[in-house]
Amino acid sequence: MVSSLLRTTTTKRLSPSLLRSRGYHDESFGYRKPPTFAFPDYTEAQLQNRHTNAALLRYVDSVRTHAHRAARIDPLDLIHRESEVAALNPGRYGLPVSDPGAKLNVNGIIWTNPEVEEQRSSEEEWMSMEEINRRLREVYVGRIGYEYMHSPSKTERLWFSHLLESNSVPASAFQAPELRKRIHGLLARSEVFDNFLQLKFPNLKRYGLEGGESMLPALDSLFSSAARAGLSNIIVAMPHRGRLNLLTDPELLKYDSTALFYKIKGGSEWPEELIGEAGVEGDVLSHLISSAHLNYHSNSIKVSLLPNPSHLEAVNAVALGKTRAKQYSLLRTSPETCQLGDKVMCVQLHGDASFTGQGVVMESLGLSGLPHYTSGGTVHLVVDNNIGYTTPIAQARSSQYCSDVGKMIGAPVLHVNGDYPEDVARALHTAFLYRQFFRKDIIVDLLVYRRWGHNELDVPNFTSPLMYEKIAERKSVPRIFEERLITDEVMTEQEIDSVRKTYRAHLDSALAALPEHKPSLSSPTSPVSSTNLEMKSSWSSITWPTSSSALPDPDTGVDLDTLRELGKASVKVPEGFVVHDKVGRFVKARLGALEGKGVDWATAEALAFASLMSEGTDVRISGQDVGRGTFSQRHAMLVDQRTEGVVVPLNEFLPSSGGAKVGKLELANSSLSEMAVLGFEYGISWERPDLLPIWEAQFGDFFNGAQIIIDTFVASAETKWLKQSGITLLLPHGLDGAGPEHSSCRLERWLQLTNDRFSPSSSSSNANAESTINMHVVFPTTPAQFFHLLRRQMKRNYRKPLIVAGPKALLRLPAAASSLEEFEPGTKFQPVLPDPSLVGKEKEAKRVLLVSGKIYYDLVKERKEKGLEGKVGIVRVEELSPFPFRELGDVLNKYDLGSGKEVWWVQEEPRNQGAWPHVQERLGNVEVLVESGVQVKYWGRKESALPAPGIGRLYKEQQERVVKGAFERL
Ligand SMILES: Cc1ncc(C[n+]2csc(CCOP(=O)(O)OP(=O)(O)O)c2C)c(N)n1
Repeated sequence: MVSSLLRTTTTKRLSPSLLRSRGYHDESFGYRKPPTFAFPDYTEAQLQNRHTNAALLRYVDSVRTHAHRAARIDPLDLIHRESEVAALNPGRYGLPVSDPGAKLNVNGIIWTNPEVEEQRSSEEEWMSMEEINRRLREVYVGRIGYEYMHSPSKTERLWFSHLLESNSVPASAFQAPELRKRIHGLLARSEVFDNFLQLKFPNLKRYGLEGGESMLPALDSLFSSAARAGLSNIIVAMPHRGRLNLLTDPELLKYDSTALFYKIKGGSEWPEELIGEAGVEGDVLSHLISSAHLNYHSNSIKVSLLPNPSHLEAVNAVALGKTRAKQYSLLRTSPETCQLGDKVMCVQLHGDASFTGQGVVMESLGLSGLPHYTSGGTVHLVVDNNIGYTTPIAQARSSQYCSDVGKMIGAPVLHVNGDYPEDVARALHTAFLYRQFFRKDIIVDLLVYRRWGHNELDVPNFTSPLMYEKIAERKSVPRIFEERLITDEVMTEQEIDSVRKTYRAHLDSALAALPEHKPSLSSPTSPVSSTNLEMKSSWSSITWPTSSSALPDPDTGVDLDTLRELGKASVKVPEGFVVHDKVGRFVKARLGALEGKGVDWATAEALAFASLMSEGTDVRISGQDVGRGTFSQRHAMLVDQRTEGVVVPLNEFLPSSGGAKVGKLELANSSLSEMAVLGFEYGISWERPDLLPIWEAQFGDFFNGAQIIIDTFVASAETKWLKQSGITLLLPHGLDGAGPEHSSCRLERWLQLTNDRFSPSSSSSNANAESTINMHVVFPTTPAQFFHLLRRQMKRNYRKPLIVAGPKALLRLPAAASSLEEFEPGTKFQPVLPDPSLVGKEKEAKRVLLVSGKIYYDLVKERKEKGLEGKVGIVRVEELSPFPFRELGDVLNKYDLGSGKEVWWVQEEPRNQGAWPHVQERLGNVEVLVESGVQVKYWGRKESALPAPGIGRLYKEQQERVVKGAFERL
């Protein structure tokens, strides 16, 4: 019988018309919101009894709330156990402690029946004081400490007390001999593995699991519960501790041991053919990855361990995004009515110090319940060894437990003693039940110890001598477990020996096979296939950027009639829907633009989205206030002024192109986080190459809160991990008197992060630069260019991150508007824009100004005012990385540079910022400039500690000097 605590229920799908209301944010895109449960309330008789037996009620609730403080959860018994917790003394509540046989009616106070409905009875239920104490102590003061009474949800609190007090997950189920033998295998192999590495590679920093071996049965239990519940995929994010143990275990992630030894010896984890030309440089040992199909009682589940950088916890949000997107991919292929989290679960492992200390933990937890960011509930497993590097907990956190950060989302916490792997397995199963029932996050705090230092070459006794004295005295976790198995006659000594010896023999032969090991595209254990570099499943239509079939520069133009139709759909207001007056004017302006009045930035963006969607591509744009747009420019999401109902016209009214299934636009208004939200979008981009994933910063500089994600994922994932991503970042940029912080998306930093070549000769062709660049950095000046860039992201048959320094001033600048013809078939993004006013007359110019971005329009205006048209050419470098050597050379060639002409680089950013530090050396390598002997002169602001001054007068003076000065002495 499945108790009602373990059953999940389903909710009905909302009708499309309701999606237009606030529900748009919750219930679209195939994800169904987790149902909300309400447990049956107490019966009249129970309420009466709670009143009559108030002292008992107070006592029981005290135990539920405080017993974790007395629970036997700490293997070292150093910190967590309090010898006396006054709240657990029934005498303090006036209960008859001196008469253990005295009976009390517990109906409505203690739960004894797993069937919640049956427990709602009027029957009196009597228990003696002794029974009450025994039951409560068994449940709450054992080797698992529970914290759930902080939950703001009465249903969740009741769910836990019912589950625990009615013994719905009995300890005996985790004492079954077969399970204990399996647990033993995991523990023993882990120890054999650690010892083996220590012996064969004594100088290796392996971040072994000694002391924390229970992490493996913990995960095994979780995977098993998930597989039995019908989940198909688990996405795992984890740090260094015990990662190699999990990876290589033959029952878990099955990483080839010989490949591991090869890596330890300095070899490559990727096929050797990819090193060099294809740009692969790999990552360190403790970041290796694997995915494996595991079978539990004929239920198969795929567990994928994500790559991660050294930056602790940074991978969390990436894993969440990947999980949500994976669920969506699976739903599309198996469209049964499915709840979020039915198929895929995110599992995150943490160290105690990093879980407490890293801000991204809070940011990522904060996403867990938000529309557009929920992923069906994560199980967090903290491998809590009470120390971080050399920092003991007293200096590492202000909270009682490392898990306390989870309380900000009301997540329940189970603290469990790692010396008792069966209890660990039980805790993880319980955590899974909660996650499955509520589709919310839960934390398991696995209390263990770390036998060695931070790594095996480290000396922990320098700083924690007493703790390590205690640790040194202890037998290992696997050995203690083996002794119990022998005592309980579950295994004999010989059997135990055989498990260890068999695994040791396996490792010996894997090491012996090392000389023959050479990872290659054709080897059977290769993580990538020779033809398509692991372009599996959803990536099957995507090729590798350096392959001969890569298309870096596809046509991105669209038939104009189609565009007009799409543009109209983008602002269609449903009948009876009342939009704000200003939005009404916005709608009119868009319709005017489509009739030839000039296409503005937001219209170009809408046309890019709409055309991609009509061809079947999904688009997701995420960030603060993206639905409306920070500058009120987008209005892709309309809000009814009377009801706050929401409609996204592009999702309602878009015609399909050539019968393709129309894509969807997900406008994900985010929490006020950059790091976690960008990480989340980035995770989506790993899973869904068929979706255009966009993250928009409110102002460009706010991306710096997400710098870790940028350095360690966006800029480097392809080189480290062969992971492509089409993530697209929109970063408002440009000086407009708004002061230091709102002026710059720190173009210089992006450019410094690219692996752009310094001269054209360092690569054979421009096409090659397109494919080996780690990310594109662009600063487009026209809506049409922006349109083509967005479409290029999806029309290529490979994926690259795109960083767009986006405009603020140009959003509505009439001079920046594009004509519809710039969007038509045959048009595409131009890395360099020649001066349109000088076409054919370039030779007459005396000076050429090279610029990037919005200053172009200021310069054009000034040139006109000065009457210098024809004398000065203004050439726009729209793509800064890869630097367009060829295209710029082609344009400059027309100017006849040999005839004493000047070439200036003009920018409004300070000299140490903007594009200049990047372009300076590269300009010196443009062939025509080299041949003509022209030295490019810098003209712009002088060096500054700020992107722009905060004093208005200063800003104006500086800006005038830059703009006017560009035309002096002509
Ligand atoms: C963001 C970040 N800061 C510092 C480090 C350096 N570092 C690596 S491991 C570690 C200690 C981590 O402690 P904990 O999270 O408790 O995990 P444990 O090593 O104890 O398993 C530190 C400080 C890092 N990798 N990432």
